[in-house]
Amino acid sequence: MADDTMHGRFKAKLIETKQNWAAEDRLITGAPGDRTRDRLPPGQREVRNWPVLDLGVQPDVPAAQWRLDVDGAVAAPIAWSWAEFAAQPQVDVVSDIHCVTAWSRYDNRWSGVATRQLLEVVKPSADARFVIQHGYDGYTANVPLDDFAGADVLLAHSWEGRPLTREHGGPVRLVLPKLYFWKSAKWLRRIEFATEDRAGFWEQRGYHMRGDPWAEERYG
Ligand SMILES: Nc1nc2c(c(=O)[nH]1)N[C@H]1C(S)=C(S)[C@@H](COP(=O)(O)O)O[C@H]1N2
Ligand SMILES: [Mo]
Repeated sequence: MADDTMHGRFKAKLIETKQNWAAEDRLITGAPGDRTRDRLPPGQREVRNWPVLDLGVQPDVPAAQWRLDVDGAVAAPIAWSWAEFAAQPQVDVVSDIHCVTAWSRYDNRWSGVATRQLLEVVKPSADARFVIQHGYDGYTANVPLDDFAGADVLLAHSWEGRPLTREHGGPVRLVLPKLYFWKSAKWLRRIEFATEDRAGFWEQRGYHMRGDPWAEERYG
C-alpha cells in the first residue's frame, strides 16, 4: 500500500498508530467484564455517532456489480450475484457494536442474510474451523467458525431500514456483534472457510486472533 498522496500518508500514520497500540497494550484495563450486569465491555465508552474506520479506500461497488464468492473447506462453493443474495431468506438483528479503539454503539438494527443460512447453502466440511473474510479493499479478517455461526451474525445490506452506505461497507458487510468490530469486514467480496487459522490484516499487526470484547482480547 505505498500511497504517497497526502491522504495515503495520513492513513499509513493511522495504521502505524493502531499497530503501536498493540505493541504497547494500550487501552487494556484489566477490569472484569461481567456481561450479565453491564452492557459495556471493559475499557469501552458509549458513543451516539457512528465512526468510520477503514484503510483509506472506500471501494465503490454498485449492487449490480457486486459478487460474493464463498469457497475453501465447503461442500458447495457459491458465487452469488446481488439477485441471488437478495433471494435468500432475510433477517433483522438488533445488536451493539464494540470497536477495539474503545467506542461502543448500542442498538443497531441490521437487515440481511444470516450466516446460518449461508452455512446451510455451502455446507462447510467437517474439518472447517475458521473463516477468513475478504473485502473489496484488500482487507482480511479471520474468525473462528463457531463465532461466525452465531445466531446474531449476518451479511448485512441495511442499517436502520436503509441501504448500508458506502462508507460503512455497502453494499454488503459482515456483522459479528460478539467480537470487536474489526472482525466484521466491510465491502464483503469473499468468504473463505479454512481448516487452519490465518492472521488477517490487523491480526498480522498485533491484534488478537479471536477478539472477544468481554475478555478484552484486543492484542494477541
Ligand atoms: N473491508 C474492510 N472492513 C473493515 C475495515 C476495513 O478497513 N476494511 N475496518 C474494520 C474496523 S477496524 C472497524 S472498527 C469496522 C468499522 O466499521 P464502520 O466504519 O462501519 O464503523 O470495520 C472493520 N471492517
Ligand atoms: Mo476498529
